[in-house]
Amino acid sequence: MALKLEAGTKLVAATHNPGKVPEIAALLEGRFEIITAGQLGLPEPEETESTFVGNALLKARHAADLSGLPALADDSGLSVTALAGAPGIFSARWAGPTKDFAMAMKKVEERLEETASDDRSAWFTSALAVAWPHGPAVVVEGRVDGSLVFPGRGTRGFGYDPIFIPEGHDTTFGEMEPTAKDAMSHRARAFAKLKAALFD
Ligand code: ITT
Repeated sequence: MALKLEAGTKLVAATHNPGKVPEIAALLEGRFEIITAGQLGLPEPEETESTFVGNALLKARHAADLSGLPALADDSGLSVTALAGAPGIFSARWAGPTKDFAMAMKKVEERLEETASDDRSAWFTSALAVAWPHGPAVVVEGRVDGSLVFPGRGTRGFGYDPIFIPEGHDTTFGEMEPTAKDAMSHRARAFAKLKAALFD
């Protein structure tokens, strides 16, 4: 039997990042009954894998096994060409325990200055995994390319959005309407693949 997620299914959004929840909800278009890992009081697993795909699977499996419900997890991050792909899977960790993204963006700027490179190209990756309790899992990946701007601009979105301008645009993700970001983001591109694989 092919794996499918039927409309109306109760689905755990296996994230503790409040910035991701509205994006995940918008991309799912009200198709499922979403409960967040936070609402269920699920503990946050340690992200021990070395790839976005590995960590997305780890988070989805952890939430599915503990809740007894299918779970969807996102593992994502910003990769900077001149920094050999950093911060990458360490994007959340660069913000430290207080999740200070002003500091994380400053760190990206300083590291770039240290390289003396004028290459400001970067990309966001999102790996999305759906896992069934003690069962199978599916994982997909989406990417959006762009360039970095300092200082950051805009107060929308979350994380590194103020410093990222997607290719073909003049505004940062932090300045864009949420619907504009959701039409082109790494997360939206991963979602398109997930829909094709799992939705009716
Ligand atoms: P969960 O694991 O609980 O989902 P997290 O914030 O720890 O939350 P990640 O490990 O996937 O999630 O870290 C991804 C980080 O990459 C995230 O904290 C953001 O700083 C950054 N990031 C990912 N997607 C982004 C986006 O669309 N816009 C801006 N920054 C983003």
